[in-house]
Amino acid sequence: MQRDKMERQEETREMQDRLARMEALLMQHLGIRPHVPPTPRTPPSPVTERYGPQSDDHPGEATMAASDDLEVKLIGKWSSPFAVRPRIALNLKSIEYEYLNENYLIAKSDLLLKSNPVYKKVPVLLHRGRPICESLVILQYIDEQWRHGPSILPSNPYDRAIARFWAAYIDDKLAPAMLGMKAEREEAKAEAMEKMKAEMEVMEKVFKDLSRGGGFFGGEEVGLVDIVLGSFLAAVRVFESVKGEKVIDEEKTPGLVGWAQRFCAHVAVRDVLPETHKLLEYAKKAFFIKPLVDK
Ligand SMILES: N[C@@H](CCC(=O)N[C@@H](CS)C(=O)NCC(=O)O)C(=O)O
Repeated sequence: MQRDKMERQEETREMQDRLARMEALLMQHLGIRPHVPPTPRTPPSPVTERYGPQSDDHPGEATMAASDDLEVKLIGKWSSPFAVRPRIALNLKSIEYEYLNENYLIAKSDLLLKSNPVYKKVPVLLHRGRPICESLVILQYIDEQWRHGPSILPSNPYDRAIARFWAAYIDDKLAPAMLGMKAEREEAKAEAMEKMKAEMEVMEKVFKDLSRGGGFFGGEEVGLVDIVLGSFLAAVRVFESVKGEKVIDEEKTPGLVGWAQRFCAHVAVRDVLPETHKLLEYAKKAFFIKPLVDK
């Protein structure tokens, strides 16, 4: 019975491989540059960037990815807070994946436009060639698809609902304040900064409630709210350095100060969160040079 199932799975994968190869040939024929090599089942070649916790940090865990896991690709953009989220989640679960970095200053890739025709945004997770869009949806997919490793969402339905509520709140309130920092007028920038500070004060109270004495919103472990809020920390640091004032500070948000340090130092986070100086350089270009991309 189990054997039949495995054989069927094997056949399905072979068929998916064949389809992927046919699609690649067709794209070649039509002169469309393929973004990825047309062999989804084979591990990425050594020149392809591959991520996952370092074996030094997680002895024995870096090799636990099953063949299924090798069929995971992520279309992202190194500077995007939204794209950092699934990378953290995949690292937490020790899933190996191939990372495909977009460069909007040149053009959006065909693969991105084809995989996310609705929003045309990163991140997009490709699991066995099937796209999943929107970072919050992707995080929940990763948690449900790979049950091993730490849980991203709490096990209790009520706690899960609360975590989802705050994740959505962060994107509703904090993300627009961040975008406000792109404004040209100094007053608009200052307003956005104040808004960000006010939202961090809200999150300070949420941290006290959800962490229940642990170091993270998820308690003892990094969870959904940690990933969603934490993905903005690199941008927050850039704004702090530009404005010369703190968004997260000892006086008003002492809990978040410690949380931010713990989060940024976490093994699943530290290599994927953009470095402040690089993001600052990029922000200068991206905010002040009009991208060539036709959205
Ligand atoms: N709600 C989306 C937001 C994603 C998003 O805004 N991605 C940006 C990069 S930070 C993007 O790809 N923007 C391209 C565009 O706006 O055309 C998510 O959570 O995934």
